[in-house]
Amino acid sequence: MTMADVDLAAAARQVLDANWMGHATRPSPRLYPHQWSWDSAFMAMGQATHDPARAQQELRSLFAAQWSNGLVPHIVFSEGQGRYFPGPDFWQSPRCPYAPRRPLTSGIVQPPVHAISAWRVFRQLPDADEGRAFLAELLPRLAAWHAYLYRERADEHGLVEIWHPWESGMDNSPLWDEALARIEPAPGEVPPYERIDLDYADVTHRPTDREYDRYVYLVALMREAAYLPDRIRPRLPFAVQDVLFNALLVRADRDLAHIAREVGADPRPFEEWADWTATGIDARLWDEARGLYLDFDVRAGRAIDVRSGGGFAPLLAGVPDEVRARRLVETLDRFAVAHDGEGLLVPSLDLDDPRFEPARYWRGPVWPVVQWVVQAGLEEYGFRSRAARVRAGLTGLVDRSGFWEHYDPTSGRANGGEQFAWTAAIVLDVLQAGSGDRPAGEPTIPDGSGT
Ligand code: 2M8
Repeated sequence: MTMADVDLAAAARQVLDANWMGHATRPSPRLYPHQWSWDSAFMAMGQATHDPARAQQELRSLFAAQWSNGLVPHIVFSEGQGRYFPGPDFWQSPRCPYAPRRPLTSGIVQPPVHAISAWRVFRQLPDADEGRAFLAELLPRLAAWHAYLYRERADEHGLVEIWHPWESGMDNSPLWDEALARIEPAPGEVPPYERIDLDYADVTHRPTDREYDRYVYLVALMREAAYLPDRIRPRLPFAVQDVLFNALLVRADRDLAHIAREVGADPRPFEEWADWTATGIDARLWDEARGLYLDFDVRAGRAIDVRSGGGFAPLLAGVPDEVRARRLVETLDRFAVAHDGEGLLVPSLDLDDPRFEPARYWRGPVWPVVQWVVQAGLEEYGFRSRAARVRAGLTGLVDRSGFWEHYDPTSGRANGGEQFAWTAAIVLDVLQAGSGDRPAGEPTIPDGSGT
């Protein structure tokens, strides 16, 4: 690490410390004052670089809120923390017989990055016996989580569906525009609610009220169904097979297999899941004309023709063959934005898309998590110098503007929530990846090195 990297890492640790709630890390003090599922998995990866005990606690506290049907809720509410809408009174998670009485949680999920995180945390633990005990403790919980997704959400191709834009983690992406436009709630079907996010973030950076109405409507439908999957699945108007979600699942299945091997359990069921979903992604979500993977709208029965940063995620899961991987990287070369010399930024939406907005949340800005996914995918295939450029893009933004929620790819300006712990955690992880400490597997395209 250079001196500048050492300073950046120290600043990132301070942000994590400032957001530590005693059992878990909130993403941001005012906008998101509770525990979020996929943020927390990244918090653990970032903490593992310097505080392995806290990293383990982060994942333990999330899985302590797991439902008995395996669902890992997207928010775990922390009593005594700040205001957020929708809060526990709106979700009413105890309506579901599978939900714990305490802590109170939301009733939907987020991308399944937890096995990836647990495996990464393990590899940083100084004491291998302690590490194996940690993995052995988490394995049944992680297995139950993936089993929930395959049991309740998968189709015959092993592709799992999301039931709410919030489940994707990319809330107001244009990916969901068409599916949401088909939802026209009748008067009275959207329960009254008050947005709190606008007290803490610029209205022009957040989703619109029209989008919020539909988010709230979908939650209300699930709540009325007591969050029971067999009641939700046939009747919900929103169901999408998202590339990012499914690709992360494949990678997490593979890491779950590593975890199983490490503790002497049978890895085969997890490898079988991974192969099943990987084949499904490649057969059903690849778009030859676009040179990119596209989401699939299950209710409409067609691909969603939106070029999002998530479309590159199958690289991280080793899904494409060599020909497709090279094609995807060519697409990335057109899609990514050069920044500050060597840096490369991967926007959440193609700049050529007429819906592109540089500062509005998931409709264009650069998100650290997307940078992380893309650099890990490039590493996987041996595109090492591009991977380094994507990491440099992220650290360059943060170095210049600080730890914020998202960044404008056209100006580098920081936007959204302040003192952002998710960003800090990802920066710590990529600094580690860039330092060569990362234990890497064999690249899928060995001669991709240096390209
Ligand atoms: C954002 O989502 C929440 C709802 O879950 C919100 O807008 O209120 C998304 O960026 C999501 O990916 C992230 O996990 C969450 C907390 O950082 O904020």
